[in-house]
Amino acid sequence: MTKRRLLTGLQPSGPLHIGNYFGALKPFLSMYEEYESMLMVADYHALTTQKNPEELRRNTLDIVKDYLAIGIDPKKAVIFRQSDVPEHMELAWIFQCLVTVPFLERAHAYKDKVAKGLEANAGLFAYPMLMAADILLYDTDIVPVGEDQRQHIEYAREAAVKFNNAYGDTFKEPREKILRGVATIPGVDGKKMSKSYGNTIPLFGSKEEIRRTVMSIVTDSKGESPEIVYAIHSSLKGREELSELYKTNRGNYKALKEALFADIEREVAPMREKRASIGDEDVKGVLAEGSKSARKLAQMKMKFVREKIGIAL
Ligand code: AQP
Repeated sequence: MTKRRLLTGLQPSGPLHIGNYFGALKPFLSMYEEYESMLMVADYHALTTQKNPEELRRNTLDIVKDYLAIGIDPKKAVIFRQSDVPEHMELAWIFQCLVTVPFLERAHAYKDKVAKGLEANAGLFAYPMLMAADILLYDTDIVPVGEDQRQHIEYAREAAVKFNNAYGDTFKEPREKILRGVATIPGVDGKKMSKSYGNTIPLFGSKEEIRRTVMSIVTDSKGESPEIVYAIHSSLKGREELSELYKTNRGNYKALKEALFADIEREVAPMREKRASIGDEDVKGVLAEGSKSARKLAQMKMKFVREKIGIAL
């Protein structure tokens, strides 16, 4: 029996943070071997916020090191770079021509980002159609996401339906796999931890850097349990264990932050060690292989799509 296809991707828009790890990468790691898995470096998406070419190059190599360091085996998942497969952009354009501006205006992620001061560029606005292309190009069955991404998968389904209605059956409607218990992790300021908000605890920061950022978490004065520290801690430990710890250290914010730091460090230290042994050349080799496999699939699909829409003469 052929395995179903699973796809996910992260933007190289800055160093990955523990929100990306607990919200996306760790769940991917726990399930990817059951599927025909694809893990993308979403560098075209990153252009919506990332304007520094040197940083983008560095972040791209770094994110693949992160994928490998957490234990993803490139022989068991296709690890590839979105920009190595230009068919993503071509399909995104086709979808943009099928959906309306009011439909895209309803996207929560766009509204949230603009409300937080990010530039409302046209790329950010059309982002859900590029994401739909990322998913539909590979006949993806399952997209593992947190609750915050549910709407984007609905958009991908809608793009598939619109295309199929206009041109005949072509795309499979993907399903989100909402990861229960995977919450949106707040940043040190209490807003969603996000590369572009400057409020992150870096996944592969040095021990000292992680310690410093954990100690800088804003501690609200309501009640005796620091809410943000607790919310971040919940991604590492169960409710019972935490309840004991937070009861024993009631009101002692410093001790609770120290405990959170120790728990993060315990999880990250072995991966940090592994990451140090991965070089840029290793990453380029992985991307060359992965991108070749992804492109082959994408080209096959696009040949079919072009015929359907009347571009192939
Ligand atoms: N704070 C978070 N808590 C839980 N999961 C999170 N993810 C992101 N932030 C959190 C998950 O990480 C995956 C990849 O995210 P992305 O890089 O494609 O973009 P994003 O969701 O917008 O992540 P960032 O860090 O906020 O990046 P920027 O600032 O560049 O937009 C997704 O699966 C997401 O759910």
